[in-house]
Amino acid sequence: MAELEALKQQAAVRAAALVQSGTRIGLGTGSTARYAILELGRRLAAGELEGVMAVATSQASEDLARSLNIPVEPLTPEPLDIVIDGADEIDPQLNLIKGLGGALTREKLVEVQARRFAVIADHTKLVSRLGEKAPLPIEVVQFGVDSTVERLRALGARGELRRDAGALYITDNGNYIFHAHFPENASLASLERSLKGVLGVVETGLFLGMATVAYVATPEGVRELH
Ligand code: ABF
Repeated sequence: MAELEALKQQAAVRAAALVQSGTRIGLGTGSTARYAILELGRRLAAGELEGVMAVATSQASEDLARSLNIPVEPLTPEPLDIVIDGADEIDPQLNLIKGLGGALTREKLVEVQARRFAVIADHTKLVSRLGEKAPLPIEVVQFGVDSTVERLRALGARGELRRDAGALYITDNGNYIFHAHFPENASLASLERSLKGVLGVVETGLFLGMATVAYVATPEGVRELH
């Protein structure tokens, strides 16, 4: 466990080193992204960085950034120079499952505007096929959720609404999350299209063709994957 934390931190520090003064940064969510925010805060405090501006993908990341004196602004249409965020699964083409941290919609809104999207992870996140280990998180609106879940099941999804300590999990956007498993042979692009067409679905945790680079920490060092 402690070793995994050290690996997450190594990947995060490597990506945070890419950030230059005067740039617009997207801050991810989750335990690996947290290390990147801490490192950016350290670099700012040490005078290694200045004049940066950040957009956060969750309230938790925004609160952490502000506590480290990283200036945070709302998302605007202006591109972000670099976004650094974790992932739940990374396939060989750098397609991702994201959203087990609950912030998938804001993450996608921010990451789609990135000139460079750097994924940071430890090696346990590498898979040969998305869905191998993790469920696919799908954010759904609360109203009529049972009907939305029925529509997802009709598409072949198995799974349940996310609950934390027994209570339905509510996102920063006030929605629920359905954790889905799909048949192994599902094509990712057509699955994404179908899911986005389901009434009641806000966003999916499939991030296809969005990552520029992945820094994946292994016991032998940090690998840079393209
Ligand atoms: C975010 O944090 C998410 O998209 C993903 O769900 C999660 C990964 O968390 P961790 O780094 O804690 O494994 O990036």
